[in-house]
Amino acid sequence: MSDSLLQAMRQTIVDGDPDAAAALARQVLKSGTDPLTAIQSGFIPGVDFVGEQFARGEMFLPDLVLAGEAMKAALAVLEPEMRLRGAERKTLGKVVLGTVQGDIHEIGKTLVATMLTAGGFEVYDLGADVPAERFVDKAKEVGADIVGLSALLTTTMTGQRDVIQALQRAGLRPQVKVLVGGAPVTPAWAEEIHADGYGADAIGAVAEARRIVGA
Ligand code: B1M
Repeated sequence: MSDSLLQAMRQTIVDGDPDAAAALARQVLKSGTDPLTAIQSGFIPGVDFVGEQFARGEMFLPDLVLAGEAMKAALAVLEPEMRLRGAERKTLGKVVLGTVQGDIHEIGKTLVATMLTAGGFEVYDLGADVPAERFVDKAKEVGADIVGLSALLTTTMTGQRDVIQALQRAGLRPQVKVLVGGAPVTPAWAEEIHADGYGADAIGAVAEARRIVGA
């Protein structure tokens, strides 16, 4: 993939332009290029840049919202192809996944869901802002092997610990493993809250999920 194409993808996110982002994503599929490369080297640098500018007070909440919309538009085009690529593999385990309560960031979690599916897992995506009890209920209902918890805010990371404690109270630990991730989450935090795995990104999440289930 050319540098100018990657740069153009990044720019659609910085501009908060969902139509342009979706058009470039379609171009990626047409050219037979790897969708994951487009996401990681094209679109994600755009959201990272907007996030940095937001933190510095040089971009504002509407910019964040538009960048999120543009990223979602690109992913909506690329995700079906990514899922298809992993469709023929046998199921490695069931994962109940969501973003913890109080946190509405869903883009990274959705990407993790796509990569886990492509990587051979059966994923039950509960969405964002999910209360601890809902993770517990769904894990019981489907017989989950893993509960995956995403958190993007330092203020909501503690929700991951709440879910682990709720799973414990429900008698589901240690047989149901817990995988955590999200921008503020670190391996040290994962260890502190007794999670079984930590993924720095969607690829890392798949590798950790496989390790956890012994695949
Ligand atoms: Co928000 N936001 N945001 N935001 N936002 C961040 C996270 C922030 C870092 C921006 C900044 O200040 N630099 C900052 C958090 C600071 C902190 O607490 N440390 C922040 C803030 C402050 C806020 C609000 C509080 C702003 C406000 O209202 N004043 C507010 C909070 C709302 C709430 O949740 N209650 C808010 C709102 C929003 C929007 C709604 C506008 C929008 C989200 C849209 C949506 O999801 N539908 C948004 C966005 C877009 C961002 C940034 C710019 C981008 C997030 C993103 O989608 N990244 C973000 C800055 C940044 O991260 N650069 C920011 C792309 C995505 C692919 O990466 O989500 O990190 P990420 O996921 C990665 C990994 O983290 C990992 O794999 C993914 C794929 O590689 N991963 C896992 C994620 N989950 C995992 C789970 C796993 C394993 C790996 O296992 C289960």
